[in-house]
Amino acid sequence: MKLGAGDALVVVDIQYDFLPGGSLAVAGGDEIIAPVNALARRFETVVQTQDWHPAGHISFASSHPGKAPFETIALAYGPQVLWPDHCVIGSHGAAFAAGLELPNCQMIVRKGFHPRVDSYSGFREADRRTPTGLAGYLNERGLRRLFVVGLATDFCVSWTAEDAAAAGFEAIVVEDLTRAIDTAGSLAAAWTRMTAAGVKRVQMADLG
Ligand code: VGL
Ligand code: ZN
Repeated sequence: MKLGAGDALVVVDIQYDFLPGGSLAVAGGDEIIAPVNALARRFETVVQTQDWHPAGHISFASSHPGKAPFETIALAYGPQVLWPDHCVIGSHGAAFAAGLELPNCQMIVRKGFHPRVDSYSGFREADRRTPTGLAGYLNERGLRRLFVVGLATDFCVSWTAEDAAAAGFEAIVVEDLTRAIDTAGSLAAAWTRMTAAGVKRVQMADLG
């Protein structure tokens, strides 16, 4: 695959809380930082997403008495997996990993800041209606093909890639530059959904 104008790299949620030692640690999350840095230097346009929740966010198990992390509850907008408190606005856990070097990053989309709505996707919140503005930004910039990397494969990466495809972008997940949470079969389910949505699955080596 040859990279060129019209391509953007979307780097999803490489934040301390998703790295080993973080409150919602993704196994091997730190392993992707160096190769993401290397890949990002090949893109003129890099966009980052940042999970960014107020304290007491609805996605936190601690906000639901009697509930534990990784249980699923029904909310008005659909099923919601409950998580340990993570990526609280302004906290160290919400910060990008210091080792992340993305000099070409031009845009950072924060998501999940509405207290009562989660947002895995960089494009729209979990109500599936509230847009973040990212599609408008990318369209206005003439970016058509999006390579998606980061954390976690089965939540924020997959939801971002699926929404990218739904918004008319060519969406490509670089699988070995992602790592998964994989709770209750979520990783296999995510790949099934991504494939159905027309998201392409490639490896770093496919990019030459
Ligand atoms: C994520 C669960 C909760 C992610 C964010 O970045 O994949 N997962 N919030
Ligand atoms: Zn979150």
